[in-house]
This record gives sequence, C-alpha cells and structure tokens, in this order.
Amino acid sequence: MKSGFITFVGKPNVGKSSLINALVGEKVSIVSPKPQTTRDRIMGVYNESGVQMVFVDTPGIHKPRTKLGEYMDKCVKSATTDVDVLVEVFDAEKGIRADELDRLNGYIEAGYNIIVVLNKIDLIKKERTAELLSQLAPYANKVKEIIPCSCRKKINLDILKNALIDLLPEGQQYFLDDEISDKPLSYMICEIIREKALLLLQDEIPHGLGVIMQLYEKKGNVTSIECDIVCERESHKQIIIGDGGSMIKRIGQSARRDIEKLISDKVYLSLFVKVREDWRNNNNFIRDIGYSDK
Ligand SMILES: Nc1nc2c(ncn2[C@@H]2O[C@H](COP(=O)(O)OP(=O)(O)OP(=O)(O)O)[C@@H](O)[C@H]2O)c(=O)[nH]1
Ligand SMILES: [Mg+2]
Repeated sequence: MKSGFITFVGKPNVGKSSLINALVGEKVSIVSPKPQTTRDRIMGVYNESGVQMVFVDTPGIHKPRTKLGEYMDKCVKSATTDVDVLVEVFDAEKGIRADELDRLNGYIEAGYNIIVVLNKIDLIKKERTAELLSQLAPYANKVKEIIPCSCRKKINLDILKNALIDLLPEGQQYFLDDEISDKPLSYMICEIIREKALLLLQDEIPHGLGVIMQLYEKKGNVTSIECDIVCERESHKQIIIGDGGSMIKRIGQSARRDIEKLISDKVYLSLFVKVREDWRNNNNFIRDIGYSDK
C-alpha cells in the first residue's frame, strides 16, 4: 500500500488544522479564529483502499514566550523530522511574508518533499491570487506543487489530496482502519472544551486557558464527564464564569453537543474554573494538562 506521514506547518491561524480536518473528513484538531489554537503535534488518519495518509498537525510557528511556547516549538521540530511530505501553508489574505519564505528555503535546502498551499483564497480577488502565485513562481521547480486552496469553500482540496497520495512511498499500515487520531479520547474531549472557550471568550484570555479532565464515568447510556478549565488570573475566572454562570453554561452546552457526537452517548458535562497563576511556565503542569512528548 501507499502510506506515510504528511506534516502541515505554517504561521498561526493560516488554516493548518482546518485543512487536515477537511482531508481526514473528521474533526481531529480544533479550529478557532484565535492564533495558537493548536498546541501539540496531533495526528489525523485518512484511509482509502490501498492508501493510508497520516496527517500531522503542528502548532503555528511563533517566537516562544513561555515554557508552553517552547514545548509548541519543540513539537514543530519533532513533527518535521522523518516525514514523507511537508505541507507549507500560507494565508492568502495575509500575504506571504519574508520570514515564511526563509523557512521555506530552509526546508528546500534540507531536501524535503514539499507542497505549498496558498489557503483562504476565498477571501481575496482572483488578481491577488495571481499576484501571490507569481511571488511563489521562483519556487515552482524547488517544490512538488503550489496549490491555491480554500478550505472554507472546498476549492482544490481534491487536487491537494491527490498530489499528496502521488508523493507517498510504498509502506505499511500505521494505524488501524477505525483509528482517526493518535490522541486519546480524553485529550479530544478537553480540546473540544478549549475550542468552545476560544470561540466564545475575548482575546486576552484564550492563550492562558487549559483544560484537564477529572472524571469520565459511563453508567448505563449516560457518560458523566467533569473537567477543570484552568486560567491564569482571578479576573479571567470571573469572565469565564460570566454573569450568573452564563458564559460557562454556554461553553458547556456547546461542548456537550460535540462530545455527544464524538462518543455517541448522552453526556452530563460539569465544568469547574480554576486559577493557576503562570501555569504556562510550569513544566509539570504543562505535562499534567496533556501536553507531553509521549
Ligand atoms: N475564509 C477562510 N477561512 C479559513 C479557511 N481555512 C481556515 N479558515 C479559518 O481560519 C481560522 C484559523 O484556522 P485554523 O485551522 O485554526 O488555523 P491553524 O493554522 O491551525 O492555526 P493555529 O493552530 O493557531 O496555528 C479559523 O477561523 C478558520 O475557520 C479558508 O479557506 N477560508
Ligand atoms: Mg491549528
């Protein structure tokens, strides 16, 4: 069979996780309009007859300012070691920046099989797409493909998928047919809760949010789940709880719907908000919260 590992890299918010979810056909990695949504290396698996593609999602590349940021940076490095294809994603609306091209040059020099994706072309005019493609023209013979895409409007995703399959070597089946991710269910549930919090809360809080599961108990046809939402300040805790508990209730309701779909069971979800100052600089806590190399 054809199989292999395909890592997606790029700046925060360019649409790496959205593209992987679209290619896998299931939500394996959370998505939000806030940069640095993905914090870890997360694998999503796509199977068709004779083909297994293991997509590897990575945190957006940024300058780390905390130990968590350093962990995220390490994830990108480990996810780009020993891969079959590297997909470099650019955000067409933001344009292509010099530091992104420097990094692309580095990957080219290192000898990777590279596909460049210009994502979010739905947000720009055709002429601007043409302009960006001509900016990328000098790379045409150094990378395998340059593909303008829109994840939102599903433009050229099949072309991307087929180009990736073409580049895969003959290999083994790495994951069983029904495994869609390398992450355990508990991790995915905590991520769903974090995603809903990211979507509903204002800008200053999300970067300091973490979610830890405290209880998962299936009784009959109901699963009880308890999680802590950890934030860094008392003032943030008040905002996450909201007036009379209104915000935490919205986060919980929205997360419960997705968790019920994920585990195909009725869910009782209890959320508690805890303050843990500067947890993003505490390596033990970063590991407790589920971010670890293992
Ligand atoms: N208009 C438009 N929006 C998109 C497209 N692809 C992704 N987005 C949006 O862009 C935002 C960021 O998407 P993500 O998939 O979370 O981006 P990411 O690169 O994984 O971000 P990090 O995990 O923070 O590095 C979300 O609001 C997506 O809905 C697209 O093709 N068009
Ligand atoms: Mg992401």
